[in-house]
Amino acid sequence: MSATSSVTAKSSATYDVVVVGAGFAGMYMLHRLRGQGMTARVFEQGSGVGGTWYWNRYPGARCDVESMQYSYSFSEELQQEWDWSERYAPQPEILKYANHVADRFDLRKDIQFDTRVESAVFDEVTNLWSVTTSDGKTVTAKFVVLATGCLSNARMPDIKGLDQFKGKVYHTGHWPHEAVDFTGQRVAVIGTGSSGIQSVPVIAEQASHLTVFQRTANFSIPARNAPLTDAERKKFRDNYPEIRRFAREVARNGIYTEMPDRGALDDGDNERRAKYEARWQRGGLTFMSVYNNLGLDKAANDTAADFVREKIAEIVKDPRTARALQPNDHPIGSKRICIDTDYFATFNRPNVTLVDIKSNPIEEITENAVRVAGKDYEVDALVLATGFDAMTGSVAKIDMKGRGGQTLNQKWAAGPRTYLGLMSAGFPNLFVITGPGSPSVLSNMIVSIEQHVDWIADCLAYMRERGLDTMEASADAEDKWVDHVNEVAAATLYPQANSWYMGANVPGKPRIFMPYIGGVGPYRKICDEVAAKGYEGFVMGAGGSATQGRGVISRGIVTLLPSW
Ligand code: N01
Repeated sequence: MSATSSVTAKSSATYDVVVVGAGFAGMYMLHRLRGQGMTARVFEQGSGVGGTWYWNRYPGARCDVESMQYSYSFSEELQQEWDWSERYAPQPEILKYANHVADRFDLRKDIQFDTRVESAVFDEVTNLWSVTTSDGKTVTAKFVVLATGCLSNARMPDIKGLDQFKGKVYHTGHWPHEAVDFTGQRVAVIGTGSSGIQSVPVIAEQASHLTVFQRTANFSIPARNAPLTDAERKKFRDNYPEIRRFAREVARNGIYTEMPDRGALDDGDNERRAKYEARWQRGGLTFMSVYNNLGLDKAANDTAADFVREKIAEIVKDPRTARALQPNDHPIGSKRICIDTDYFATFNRPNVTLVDIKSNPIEEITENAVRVAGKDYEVDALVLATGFDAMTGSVAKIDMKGRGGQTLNQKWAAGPRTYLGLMSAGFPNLFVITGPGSPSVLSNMIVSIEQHVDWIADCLAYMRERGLDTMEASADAEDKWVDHVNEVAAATLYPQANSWYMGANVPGKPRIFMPYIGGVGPYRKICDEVAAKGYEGFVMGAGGSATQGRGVISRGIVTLLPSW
């Protein structure tokens, strides 16, 4: 990271940092690296920026975190100048915002689009990574940052006969760029997670008939989306310093909202019901923050789950359909809670049918139908809302080789292992943004992305100031962190669900609760303390000699688990 590196680096295709992915994480990482005078190359497999918002173009796609909070905070000008149109921004608007950021900060010149990173190999002699891309070229870099996203590896379901289907097949996570019009068509949606629940009401308005194939009924809360008024935008803008501080330091999930001060069973039935009703009317993710123990205590959780089940029964007119739509096999919130616009009411439409495939799984897909229990549901188009190989899927697609030629896939065969979700022992100078072992998908992603990017950028500056050229997690710190992540997860209701958080949606994937559930505020504090103690738990080196940060992280951090 010498002052001249930017000139020499480009001609020899050696960079200080290679960043993989130009979503929200990769873009901000590039901006910070540039600001520190480092040379960086970003490789992005899509043809544009935006990551998840570039790929997920399905009907009804919008963010489930409110727009004024699902936005970068690193630039005061940016957050003051951008006008969000709705409470929850639709996908095209978020993509427009990503493009605006890329233009405003002149990011594109260092991003190579339409290029996949195929492999990255660490050379223990030179301490450099060799990064090979899908165009057959190899570049070298001192550091590699994986900004590959947690939900970017769309998963095709293993359903017999899928390849025989003669109509169009769409995956919500890999939607075509041209408009898809289902007018007059018979459409099947398979999958009822967030993507299915958002797309079903919109597709139902177009299709001549929509059949929804549901394996697991899901909890969903009304979004209550609406246009934002100038006054609402101004209120946020005027209060951004406090809103952003709260989201970073206090909130468990990186969202500015009231913090609950009591448990669900501390209130009587009427009071509790009134509180749930108020949040249901308000809409959005904060339904789960009415009380501080909904994720911890099953009896408390049941009160919220019962409330939502009753709402479903009120909305859906056909009692059999209502019963099938009522989730009863996992605590509310233990799978990512969904936010919808008219999802349950859509099943009252005459052109919509629900098929429960829990007891009778799909037997096969034929040329023109989905067959369940011997009955053929004829369709013209299939929409697979079947989710992602989450958190590790995109990393696993890159052949990463660290010390001793060990691959990251070998190391993570029994589940991902990281220290702070940022680095994995044996893989020097390789950072992961919002990786497994960090709050990532349990939080407002942009808050977590900015925290990781800032931490990594500060760390690289620290190393440069001290002439250090290698850094990696110590095995001891990593073991303790993994134990801590598991211990905290085990204290909650989350592991009780067969969720993608647990890797349960991918046959054969190890069942490990992957994100860190201690909360973004406490997690940030831990990361800051680690940095303040000279990157405690990391081993740093210069010219072959290595020093260990002072000690490893203490088990005492478990006491930072907030009561939520
Ligand atoms: O995927 P999912 P998603 N046969 O894994 C079913 C984020 N996101 O794309 O539950 C039949 O949640 C599967 O059934 P089951 C958000 O974090 C955010 O919807 O495994 N069914 C499930 O119903 C979200 O959590 C936003 O039994 C099969 C569904 O497919 C995450 O992305 C919007 C099947 C998959 O649900 C993933 O959401 C969209 C099979 N073989 C997504 N395989 C917002 O910001 C799977 N299923 C609003």
